[in-house]
Amino acid sequence: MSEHANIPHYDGRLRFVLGLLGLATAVLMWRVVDLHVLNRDFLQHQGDARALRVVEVAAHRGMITDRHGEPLAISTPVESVWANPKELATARNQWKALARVLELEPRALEQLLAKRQEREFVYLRRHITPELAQKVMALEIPGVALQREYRRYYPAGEVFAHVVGFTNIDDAGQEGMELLHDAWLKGTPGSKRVIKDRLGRIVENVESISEPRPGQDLRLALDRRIQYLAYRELKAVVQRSQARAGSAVVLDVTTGEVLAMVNQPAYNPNNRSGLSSERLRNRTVTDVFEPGSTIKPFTAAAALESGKFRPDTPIDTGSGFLRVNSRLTVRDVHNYGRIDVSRVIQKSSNVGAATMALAIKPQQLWDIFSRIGLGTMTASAFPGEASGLLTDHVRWRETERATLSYGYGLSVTALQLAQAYAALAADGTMHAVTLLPAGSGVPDIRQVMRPQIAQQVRAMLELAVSKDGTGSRAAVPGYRVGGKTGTARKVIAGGYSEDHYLALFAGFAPATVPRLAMVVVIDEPQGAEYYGGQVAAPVFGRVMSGALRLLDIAPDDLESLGVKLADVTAPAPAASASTSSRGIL
Ligand code: 59J
Repeated sequence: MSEHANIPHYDGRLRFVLGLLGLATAVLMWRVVDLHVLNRDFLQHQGDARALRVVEVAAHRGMITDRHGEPLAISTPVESVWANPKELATARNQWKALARVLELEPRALEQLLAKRQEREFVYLRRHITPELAQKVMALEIPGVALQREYRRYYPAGEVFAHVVGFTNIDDAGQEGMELLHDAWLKGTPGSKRVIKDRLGRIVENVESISEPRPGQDLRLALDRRIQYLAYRELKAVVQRSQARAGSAVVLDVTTGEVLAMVNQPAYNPNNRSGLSSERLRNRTVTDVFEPGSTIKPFTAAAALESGKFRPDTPIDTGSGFLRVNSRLTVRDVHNYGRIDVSRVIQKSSNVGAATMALAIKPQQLWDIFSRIGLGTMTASAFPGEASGLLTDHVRWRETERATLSYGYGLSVTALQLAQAYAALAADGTMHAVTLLPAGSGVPDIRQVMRPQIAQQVRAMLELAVSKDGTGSRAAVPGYRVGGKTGTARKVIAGGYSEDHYLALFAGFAPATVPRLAMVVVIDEPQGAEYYGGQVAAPVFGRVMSGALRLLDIAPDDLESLGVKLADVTAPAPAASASTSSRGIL
């Protein structure tokens, strides 16, 4: 064969190969266009569905406990079902089954997915049991997945509701201590990288990017046992007297710690559907009222401080009224005539209190009111706390000087009043109130009254709880008690109501060396018994009686129990005075 004869043959083969190459290139080019342009969305989607994802890992929220570690708020793991609406759209035929297992209305599910169709994430149902979560996942519906979350549970229910508060479904504090200490309790969520399969389910945990950091536990100053006792007694009296509302606070006067803080009406924090703010408020800190006669001990303290009065200084309460000016005549319910300062407090004479206040400088009354914390927010930092009102004495005229002395023209919260009584009980040393156990930080202590004056006023308050006082029903067998009643007409449009009252009692025990102070407020008791001495004082007596025993505080009034001093001082076999007396109780 000649070379020439081979050339056309070779030429034809070359052209054939080149043609093949060109065709292959064209096919590849088409495929490139096909994949990158025409099918791009579909492929992207399919790839993403299997891709690495970063998901959040919820952090465990810290527990809230009482002072002894009894749980008041705890977080338990639950599952939440979520979906990628775009993926779920590819499985419309399974929506009915999904709705049924999730116990949702099929229409509601459709509407939800329609509204969120452009999103990649929507919760279908949150906080369900592991069993229900398993059933949902067994359906193997594309785009449906689970997320681990935590649900808050409140074992003490309504008893601690106002103090502890609650979180929302996203585990964020909304009210009370849950809100105030949210940063401490909540922790930091972690994140992890996962691979999800075509159905959006996590098939592999690739790596943890950051571990969730659990929140810290929070211990409160409150004592669960005293809280239950106070709650039970308050609820009973509010029901019995058909009152609108009620509040009570118990303080440790040696530390300022809140041991109990309760309100009516209350609510169940584990089931909060359809709650009104009437039930939600922690009235002991959010609601202010005119303290009425419960302020009189501080008027007496101002009178003693001025040097113009002593406990036995006589005051003429006349025939039960004192005309101050054309706008004000101060009245007493009974006519006491000429009585000393102690009896003014014991019998709760408005005329006596006004007479003392008008005899001293306005600033002297203002000073003591201001020192005991009136008109100033307490250190509790509780969300929604009110400061109350104490106007400046430069603006007081005779009317104000007189009415302020027996508790009108100023306003306080129950917590403020309790703090003031605690200062009186602790010889004038006022400990800033705290809802957390004392002793962690620098103590916030102020001397607001001379110890001797505090003692003199306390002796008057013991008389008020004696059988001849207005507060005799606050007595506690075995213990000496001091306290003051108050019955205050409520302010309504146009003045003071004729038939709407606040029944009050504030006091302390044991009177020898006081340990506890307590305030009781009953808002609008109905019926024949509405005086503070009839409605609020018995609550004080019952709660104090239980609290003193729970705290193992030695009785200081054995004689009231019929125990003769000789019985306990005589050498008894291995029994101390306090234990043998407790045996009788
Ligand atoms: C009272 C008031 C209203 C405001 C009077 C209560 C005044 C007053 C104008 C009549 C009921 C009532 C500034 S009473 O707390 O004096 O607790 O056991 O609301 O006086 O001048 O039908 N408390 N209460 N007064 N206002 N303004 C007594 C007293 C008190 C008792 C009983 C009987 C009032 C001993 C009250 C109690 O100490």
